Amino acid sequence: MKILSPELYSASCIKRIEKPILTKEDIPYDASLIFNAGVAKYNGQYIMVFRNDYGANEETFPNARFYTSIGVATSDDGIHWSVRNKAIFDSKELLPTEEIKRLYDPRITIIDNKPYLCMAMDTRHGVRGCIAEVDENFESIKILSASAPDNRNMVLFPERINGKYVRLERPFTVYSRGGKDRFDLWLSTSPDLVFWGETELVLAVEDVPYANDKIGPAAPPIKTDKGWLTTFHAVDKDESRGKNGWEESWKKRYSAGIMLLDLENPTKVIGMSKLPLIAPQAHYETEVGFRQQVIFPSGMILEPNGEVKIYYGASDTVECLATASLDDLIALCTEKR
Ligand code: BMA
Repeated sequence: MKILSPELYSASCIKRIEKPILTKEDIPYDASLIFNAGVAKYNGQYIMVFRNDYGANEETFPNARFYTSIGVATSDDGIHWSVRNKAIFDSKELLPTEEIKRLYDPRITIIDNKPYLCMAMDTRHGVRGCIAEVDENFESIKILSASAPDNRNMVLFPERINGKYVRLERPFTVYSRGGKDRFDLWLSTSPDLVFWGETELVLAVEDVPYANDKIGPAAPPIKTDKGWLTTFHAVDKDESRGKNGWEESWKKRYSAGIMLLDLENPTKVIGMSKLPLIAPQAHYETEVGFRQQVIFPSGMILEPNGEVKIYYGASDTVECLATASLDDLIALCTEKR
């Protein structure tokens, strides 16, 4: 395993909103860890679907049972949120015999003015990724398709490319990569959001200088005239890391990366920043929470003035926002270093 720099820093163009934008205190029902939210602009407002792991706290962990709900919040400015009184999904309501155990890490993509969610789905027979449609009020979810197990992390592009729906995904290739965590980012296409194929590798973990473990899709890509701009999460593991959050030991660090993909053939990486876009640095990203040192982006919005809002879960505990200009983000992907 290659040795990685102990310190990682966020790109200088990244401006953090100085405190988390959504925490358990904002939730009008049982809530504990609020993170990894999908965010989009839809019908004149910002809409967020967020993950809430609840039922345990630092004192009761690991003996108390975790439940996961998916909540909905709306906003006029993308910064201040009003949370709906009821979650759209709650694993506590599932029967123990049901095949699905929970849904989590929702990402929103609007295609032809219709909202879709990509979610991780734990089942009694493996972790899967599912694609669901949501009604226009974000009140109900209908699952359209689910992957074979060990492929739970996916995002949809906001439009068809060459007539097909496209998703980025990260299968857990447990056997073929030597039994180690070496998990890469792939792309598949579909005529109908149900049947997926034409699967190709996009980016391998060894292509990312600040990852030695796995990479995976983050927020759904945004279209620019230079290419599809897309974030990804990048994980480095260090066996010397010890207690770092609620668990006995947490050895991973999650950072965010950024790259540009070809508009016509998005399996082709046009450019990628050799340094992280967002690395854990703020105290709520490094010193407190369930799993510290975790940045997990899952929403990105391009504003008409060229500002890009990047929403990310921090420490699997709170939801945060950082901004940067589109030009700076593209420069990060294209400049020679
Ligand atoms: C990943 C996912 C994410 C989580 C991250 C860090 O494998 O489970 O939901 O944010 O681990 O714990």
